[in-house]
Amino acid sequence: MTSKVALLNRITYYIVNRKGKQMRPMFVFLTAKMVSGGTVNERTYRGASVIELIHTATLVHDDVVDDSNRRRGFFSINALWKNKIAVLVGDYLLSKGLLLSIDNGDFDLLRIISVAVREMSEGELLQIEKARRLDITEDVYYEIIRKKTATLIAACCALGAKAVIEDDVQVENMRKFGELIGMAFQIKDDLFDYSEEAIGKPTGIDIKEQKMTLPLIHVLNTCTPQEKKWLINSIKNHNKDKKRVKEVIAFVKDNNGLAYAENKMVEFQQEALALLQNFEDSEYKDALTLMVNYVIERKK
Ligand code: 2DE
Ligand code: MG
Ligand code: MG
Ligand code: MG
Repeated sequence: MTSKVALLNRITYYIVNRKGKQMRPMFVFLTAKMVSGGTVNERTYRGASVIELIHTATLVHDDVVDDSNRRRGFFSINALWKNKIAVLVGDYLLSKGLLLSIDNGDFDLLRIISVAVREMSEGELLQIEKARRLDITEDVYYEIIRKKTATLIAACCALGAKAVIEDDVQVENMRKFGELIGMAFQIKDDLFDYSEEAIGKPTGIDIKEQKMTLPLIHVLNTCTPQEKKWLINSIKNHNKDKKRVKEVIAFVKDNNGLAYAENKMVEFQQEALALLQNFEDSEYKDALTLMVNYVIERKK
């Protein structure tokens, strides 16, 4: 991560000292071990590193896009160094990830990662497009979260498998497995936005950004036309009165929005677990099962 540019070094030092849960590299390793019966190789380590680098790049950019000032319990890069610098640091991390694949001639990895980056960028833009118009169906929501989040976890499991086995059917099973976990992961993240607990990043921020997530989409689809008008109006004009975001959150909670989203999250989890049944029992499969359950139960 080191560079001759002192400013960049200061910032990467700051980032490296504020690690996340590192779930994505865990998915790479556990997938590799489950499909191969315990083997990992140099490509597995490289894949896990590249994934965490790219993931970190996306978070640095995401906090610019979402105008968010906290990440992992600390100030975000844009909060401390402003947007210009955060954009460039994200670009630097992205390039380091791509170079790590290219320098080792690992073009399978480069392809999987590049597809994920393309999808994430599209997902973020689709989300912005829909936020501006404040009209989004449940299916479009699933498309957004598949692209912006599930795609990278799918990449973890696909590359974990691809580096150790030849069987394309099993690689595809693992890609799908990762995608399903990713869907559950983002629904959980969107539920956190309604949380009153400290989760290491701001809450209520999605509504301020006019981001419609599953709890709100469900309530908009089931409430009366008058309530819908009131909700849309409150979201559009949340700046005029600080109370409005809180009122929207309370309305979503009172009208079954969170429970509905939790149910959908569990459906994705169950589908993911079902895919694991294509593989023989092992301690790695047990560990992956624990990871899947952790995605649902985690507190941050
Ligand atoms: C998290 O959504 C999704 C993040 C995807 C970010 C992808 C970007 C484009 P959230 P939280 C910005 C690709 C960029 C690259 C490759 C550098 O709900 O709640 O905003 O953690 O996540 O802020
Ligand atoms: Mg964000
Ligand atoms: Mg975002
Ligand atoms: Mg979020």
